[in-house]
Amino acid sequence: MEALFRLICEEFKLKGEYVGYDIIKAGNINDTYVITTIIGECKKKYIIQRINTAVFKEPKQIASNVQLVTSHIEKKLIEQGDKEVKRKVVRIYKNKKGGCFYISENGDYWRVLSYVYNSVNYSQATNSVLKAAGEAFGTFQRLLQDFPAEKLYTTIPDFHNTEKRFAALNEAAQRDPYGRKQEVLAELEYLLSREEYASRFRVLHEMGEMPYRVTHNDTKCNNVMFDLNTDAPLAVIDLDTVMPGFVAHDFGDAVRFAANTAEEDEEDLSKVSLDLNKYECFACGFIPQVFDMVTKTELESLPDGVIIMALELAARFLTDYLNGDTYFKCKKPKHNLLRAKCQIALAKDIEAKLPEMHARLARFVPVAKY
Ligand code: GN1
Ligand code: MG
Repeated sequence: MEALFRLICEEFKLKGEYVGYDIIKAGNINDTYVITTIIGECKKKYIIQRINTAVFKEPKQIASNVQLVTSHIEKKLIEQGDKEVKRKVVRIYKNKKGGCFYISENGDYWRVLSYVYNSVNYSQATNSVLKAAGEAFGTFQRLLQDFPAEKLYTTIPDFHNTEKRFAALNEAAQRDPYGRKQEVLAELEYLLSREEYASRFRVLHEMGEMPYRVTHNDTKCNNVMFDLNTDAPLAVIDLDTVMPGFVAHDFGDAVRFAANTAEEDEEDLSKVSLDLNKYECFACGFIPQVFDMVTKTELESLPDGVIIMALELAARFLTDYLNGDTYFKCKKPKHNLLRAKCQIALAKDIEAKLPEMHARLARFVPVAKY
């Protein structure tokens, strides 16, 4: 690693002399490191990432999307007179030749991103941090509302096409290449019994009530950097999946992660549930940011987004388990099966709480719209 990172420093003309690296363990797809360089007394940090090219088949397309989106946000923040633009926009570095990657001898794609100084991120967040995360993802959406979506590449086709995710699960179960189907019959049965949810947003879209917008599509709350001292939201990170999508996907994915009372791979399923207060805190931060730009149907669909994203992710984890664990990084045996079980436990709890979720949502939405 050391030699490679030194080479990357050179290729990207990073300031200072390379002194070391740390691994950032969060993330199920790419490999992320933070490197430190030193100039005189001054330490500098950069994020270095190896792109998972099995998932992101066209790394140049993600680079293009990230550059366009971050430039747009940067411009907006400057127009608003924001004093923290540097810490609110994570930039992609260019190499000596003007490209965005260092391609190593074995064909790995490496990129360099700016580091957000004096910041912190959370995978388990307090209520006030969750409200701030809601504000950050809502602001992200708002700042991109006039972004020309046709300029974006679809980096992962059908990423949140829940129907296709279910179809892939069915196909994996039918092929059963690793003979794992017998072990997951209960999970399969549950998911297929909930397949009706998968088409809901497509139907609303076809009725003209749910437009595509530029969405983040991976809104785990650890994708927001907060100020180390004040917990004020700074940058939204991990922009590789920014693509046209539905608002309820971003809202739902955020809540299914952040308001889960357990980790995404908790062994004790009785610990998994949706914390309604956390849900409410996130909504309280998110909704005021997007309220003016979304339709009544989009607002009303937010709670459905939470269960749909839990079901979709359960289907994705289970599909990967059946297919031999080729997509998500696995840190232990049957990791994907465990993750699928957790999302299923969560989906069951969310379904029971949907009426209350709607009732609480109404608190943030003026009567005129809801
Ligand atoms: C992956 O790598 P990470 O944690 O940012 C996945 C998301 C899932 C998430 C589940 C490109 O995101 O869709 O929700 O794992 N990203 C991709 O933890 O598939
Ligand atoms: Mg991600």
